[in-house]
Amino acid sequence: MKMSREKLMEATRRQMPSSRWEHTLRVKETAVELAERTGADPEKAEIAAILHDYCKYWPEEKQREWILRHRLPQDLLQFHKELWHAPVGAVAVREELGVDDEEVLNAIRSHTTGRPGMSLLEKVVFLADYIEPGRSFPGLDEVRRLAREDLDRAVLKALDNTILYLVERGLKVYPLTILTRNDLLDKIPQILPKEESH
Ligand code: DGI
Ligand code: FE
Ligand code: FE
Repeated sequence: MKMSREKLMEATRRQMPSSRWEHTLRVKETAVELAERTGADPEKAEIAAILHDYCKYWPEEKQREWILRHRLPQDLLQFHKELWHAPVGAVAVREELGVDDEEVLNAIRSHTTGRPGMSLLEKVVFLADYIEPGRSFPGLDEVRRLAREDLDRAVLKALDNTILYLVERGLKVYPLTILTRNDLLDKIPQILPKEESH
């Protein structure tokens, strides 16, 4: 079964309150813009953005069951439930809506934590979710600015902000978030401190 974009939108809208649907529509617009500017596939960016928070408002128990039954990383259950809806969402839209594009599913799966070796499409959806115009948190302007210049640096800055936020509140950081950050640090050319002369 292949659903039209309109059918996917309707099916997703039914899973969430209107405020979350409005966030979804802003992520969709932002993702298409970012894709067009960076050379990612705008149609895939649009579909992934529509679906990215598909099961965000499912009851905790239902999300837990999907993690147990669909061979998702079981360590998720030891971390904050906010992390669950991305991997659960990727499985859910495949099972319930017949979405089978692996690039789109990867973008949904990695939209909260990223992952090492993120594709361009994954970075676009991750950042669209972070910078959509309805957001406001510390450091956002810097990420918006970086998103116009260098997606890797923008994702890195967003992860830095999230990690700092979690540490300040005494919360656990999911290891994948750290692995994504380390991967970007290895890839981004660093401004090295001047070597001392002997
Ligand atoms: O679903 P959205 O609200 O649109 O955005 P999101 O999917 O990026 O989820 C953000 C939430 O996830 C936010 O409350 C911070 C939390 N989060 C992100 N990375 C981590 C994390 N929480 C924990 N405990 N550990 C993480 O590594
Ligand atoms: Fe999300
Ligand atoms: Fe979101």
